[in-house]
Order: sequence, then structure tokens, then C-alpha cells
Amino acid sequence: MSAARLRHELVPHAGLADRPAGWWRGVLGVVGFVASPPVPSARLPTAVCGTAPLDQADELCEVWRIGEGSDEAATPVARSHGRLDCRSGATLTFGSVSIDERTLRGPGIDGEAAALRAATDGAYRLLFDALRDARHPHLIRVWNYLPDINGHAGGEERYRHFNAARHAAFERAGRASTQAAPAATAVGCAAGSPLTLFFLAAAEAPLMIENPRQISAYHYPPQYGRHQPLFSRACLLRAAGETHLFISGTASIVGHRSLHPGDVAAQARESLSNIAILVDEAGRRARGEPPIGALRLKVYLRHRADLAAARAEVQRHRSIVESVVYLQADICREELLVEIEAYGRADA
Ligand code: 3EB
Repeated sequence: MSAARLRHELVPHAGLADRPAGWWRGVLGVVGFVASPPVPSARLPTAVCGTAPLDQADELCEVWRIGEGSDEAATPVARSHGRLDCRSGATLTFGSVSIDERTLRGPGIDGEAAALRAATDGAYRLLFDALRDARHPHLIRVWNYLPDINGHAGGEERYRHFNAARHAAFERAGRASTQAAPAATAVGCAAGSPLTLFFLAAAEAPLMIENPRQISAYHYPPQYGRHQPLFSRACLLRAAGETHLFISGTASIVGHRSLHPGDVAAQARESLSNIAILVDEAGRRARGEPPIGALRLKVYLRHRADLAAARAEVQRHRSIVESVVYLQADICREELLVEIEAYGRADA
């Protein structure tokens, strides 16, 4: 069996529906930032983040696919688990699920906090079912889009309810080990939109990477919530001759503290330093393998007006940046103005 050849592409929304059948072969999933991407088959997983692009006239979609020249592309298998759709190659699965918490209110689920927790719980329950059925047990990367992330419900921040429910779901699935926590992003989307998550899972165990200058999120002190966020700072997947590095949403945090309140340029610089450290750390952990090449970034900004300042910081790193999209999203701590995630690949 040949290599997985996982590929990430950014393609315009316009014209997506007219792409030939050959183009769609090997596509595992498509992600729209605002609008639902037009795909030719209802069985192809799609997700809508609810994070408005800040610098593009034409809306782009993210495509995760198995590249050409791989046996995986010939036989992707689609499955559905309730509201979750997923698609698997031989060694990789992409899946997405979206749950409107407002539809869950009713007997037994009284109030906003309970509905949010139930939506989170339900989404992760389906996700773990999908991993089991695909026989791709290793969760490597999850993107979480949480409506009104900084809002409060029942006296607690909604992000903290999300953390509690996510933690409980991992525990119930026997997956609460911090050693196996996936790389993740968890940012806000508009109040009233559904909770959306999408993910990649693999047949082979990845290597989880932490940032030596940050306390692991799963060890944050209780001031950030009773249940810690369960994610790793980065995840390195080695699949037959290729190395894929998934860097989690990365903010201006050193130790466990947010730095540079009110200064988006300094926050962006600090986030990019954290990303550079994770790339070094990945290189150290995967010694002897080809280094990670250019990074593909997603920059989440709390305020649209911060675009120019954030872009200036990213452009200082342009020699290592292959693509970048700027998106509006609230960040999980009120004082954080920017969060940056990255994906990179090394070819032998
Ligand atoms: C942080 O470092 C910033 O809860 O899954 C980044 C990435 C953040 C993922 C998550 C949260 C998450 O704590 C916030």
C-alpha cells in the first residue's frame, strides 16, 4: 500500500460545484468559512466554521484530500453516524458534525448550560463512534467552533462548559489520557449558530508535542476553569515517507498567562514565537527526518480592525509561510486578540 499523501488546499468557493469528477476523487472533506461549500455528493463531509474571512473578496474553502499516486484515493469510504459524516481512506479519516444546541432543550435538558454541554457531549460521542467504525482510532486534530464562546450560562463562561463536557466525553470513551490528546483549535462563532467540529484521525499513532515555554493546557491551574482544555500543542503524524505537523490554535500565552493585553501586534509576535518553538520541537522529536517545510496558517482575529497589524507581523515570517487566511473569531480568553494555527508537511 502506498503512502497516505494527505494534502490541504485552499480553493475558491465559486466554481467548486463545476469541478470534474476526477478532481473530487480523493477528497475527504471540505470546509467553508461562512457558507456551506457546494459539493457534488451529500455523502461528502462538509463543515461551516462561522468565521468570516477578513482579507478575501472571494470566499475560499479548505479541502483535505488524499493526493494522487496513492492507493488510498481509489477507495474512500463514506459513513454517517447520526449527524456526523465522515470519509476514510486506508489510513486516514476526516469527519464533521454540527449540532444546534437550541434544538436540544427540553425535558431533562433545562437551560443554556445543559444544552451546550449536551451538544458538546453528543458531538464527541459521534466522533468516537466514527473512529471506532473506521478503525482509525487515533484522533490527531480537531477544530471546534463554539457559538458565543465568551458568553456566560449558569454563572460560568460557555468555553468552560465546553471544556467540562469535552473532558467528560473523552473520559467516557476511555480517552482522557493527556498523552493522546489531539491537537486542536477552539474558537468562537456567532451566537445562535450551531456547535461545529471537524477532525482528522489516523490508523497509526502520532507523536504529541508540547511547548517547553507553555504549561500544557491540560495542566492549566484552576483559575482557567475546573476542567482543563484537553488538547496537545501539536501533533506529528508520520505516514509512509511523509511527515505532517498539525499545530494547535496558538496564542500569546507563556507559562499559563496571557501576555500583552490590548496589543495585537505583540500578541501576534508571541503566538508566532510559540509556533516557531513548536516547529523546532517537532524537528527535535523527529530527528533524522526531513524538516517541516512551509506552514499554512489560519489567523483568527477578535477584531476586524486588527487585520493590518496582525498581517504585518505574519509577513515578517513570510519565508516560512506558504499560505495564510485571516478570519474573524472570538478567542477563548477575553484578553486574547489573536490565535494562530498551522499545518506543515515534510516530504522525503
Ligand atoms: C490556549 O493556548 C489558547 O480548547 O481546544 C487553543 C487551542 C486554545 C485549542 C481548545 C484552546 C483550545 O489555551 C486556547
